[in-house]
Amino acid sequence: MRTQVAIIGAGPAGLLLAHLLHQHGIECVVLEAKSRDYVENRVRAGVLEHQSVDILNQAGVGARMMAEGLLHHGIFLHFAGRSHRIDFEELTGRTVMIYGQQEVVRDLIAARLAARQPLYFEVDAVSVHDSDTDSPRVRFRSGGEQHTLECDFIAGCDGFHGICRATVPPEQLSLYERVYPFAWLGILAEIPPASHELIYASDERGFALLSMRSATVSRLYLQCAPDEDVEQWPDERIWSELRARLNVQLASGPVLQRSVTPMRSFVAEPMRFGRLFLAGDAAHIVPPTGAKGMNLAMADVQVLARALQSFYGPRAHGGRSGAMEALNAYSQTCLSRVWKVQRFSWWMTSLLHRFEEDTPFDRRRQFAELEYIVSSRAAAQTLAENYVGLPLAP
Ligand code: RFL
Ligand code: PHB
Repeated sequence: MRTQVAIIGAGPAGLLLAHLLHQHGIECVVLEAKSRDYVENRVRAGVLEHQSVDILNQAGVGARMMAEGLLHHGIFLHFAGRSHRIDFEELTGRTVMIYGQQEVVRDLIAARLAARQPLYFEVDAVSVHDSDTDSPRVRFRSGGEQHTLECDFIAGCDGFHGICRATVPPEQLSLYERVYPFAWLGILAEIPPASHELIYASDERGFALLSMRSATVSRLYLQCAPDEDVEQWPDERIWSELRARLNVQLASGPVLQRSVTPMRSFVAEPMRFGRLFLAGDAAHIVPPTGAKGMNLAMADVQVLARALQSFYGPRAHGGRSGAMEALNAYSQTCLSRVWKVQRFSWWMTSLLHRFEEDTPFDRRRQFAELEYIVSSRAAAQTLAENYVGLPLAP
């Protein structure tokens, strides 16, 4: 089997890359370990930066998002018993879109299948070979049969726990990591959102977040212990804790899904080894407080798709310009933005959560910073411009 670009992983990164390449006549094969049903129902991110919205619209896969997504013009910060609004539109002229990650994934899978392009679900024994040569290969098993996929490039879009990053010799990678001493207990519940915009609450009992997916479905999070046992959280305990921390009128309703997400900041540098390019969570993780993970994944593959387009030139099929400049710049181009987004995600996390080792001094300092944000236009604007999304290329 032969293709131009082998893409490992059908999350937002792998699927969007496949779509962007196909639009430019570049052939690719997508390999995914899980089933279609699993990836289409994996509840994760929910906030799209304005640029992510533009990328999906320009790629022709934004119609359902524009019809069903919720356009948000700001967020609320709750602390010290009060509620403050950060008006993104007024501060930056931009908005964000609430649209579940699994909806983005569904739209991209539908587009790939409608174009009759190769997308293999439930593959196993995936391994990467010769990525330090001009003819890399991917071996995998599908339907019990062993395959070898020969290609020009491999895109490692297989998430934090994937195999691609691990194939890079350790001495060629620098890893930067911070693990936070807490996690998020997240639920998806069948209740109308209790606020028309997201609420980030810094409470004595810990952080809480009110988000949503539609007019009838809410997404809610509670700061919890990193090893929290979800069994210890019957519905009534979740609702009463959410009410206490969010300080809003919150109806109880059926809990459709619950999970605990550990929190970490992580960057692997460079995001490339030979002809293997890492994108999205395979290369970096952010704590979800800044709502950035899916957006970073989409920004990476936008850069990668453009670099591959410049390699293949206008006539992808058969022809190639062989220009490596943009591919050579890929890692540096992405990392300069990745680190700014890492900083923002770490900052939002530190600003809003309770840390066990915090002294009363630290708590006062957190409040002072929150007060500063809601009382200074410059400070609010800093939060807003990061939240709606920094420019793609510097
Ligand atoms: P994904 O989505 O993890 O996709 C990787 C895919 O690779 C597959 N895979 C393999 N396939 C073949 N062979 C192998 N050996 C493979 N190993 C793995 C996996 O099955 C999977 O399908 O990575 P990608 O595409 O880089 O996308 C990243 C995002 O998923 C992630 O950053 C976000 O979900 C993070 N995130 C959020 N991001 C936001 O932008 N806004 C948010 O509001 C937001 N909230 C969140 C989040 C993540 C969360 N969790 C659960 C991690 C909230 C939560 C709770
Ligand atoms: C979500 O809706 O899942 C969500 C929203 C904002 C965040 C994280 C997650 O910061």
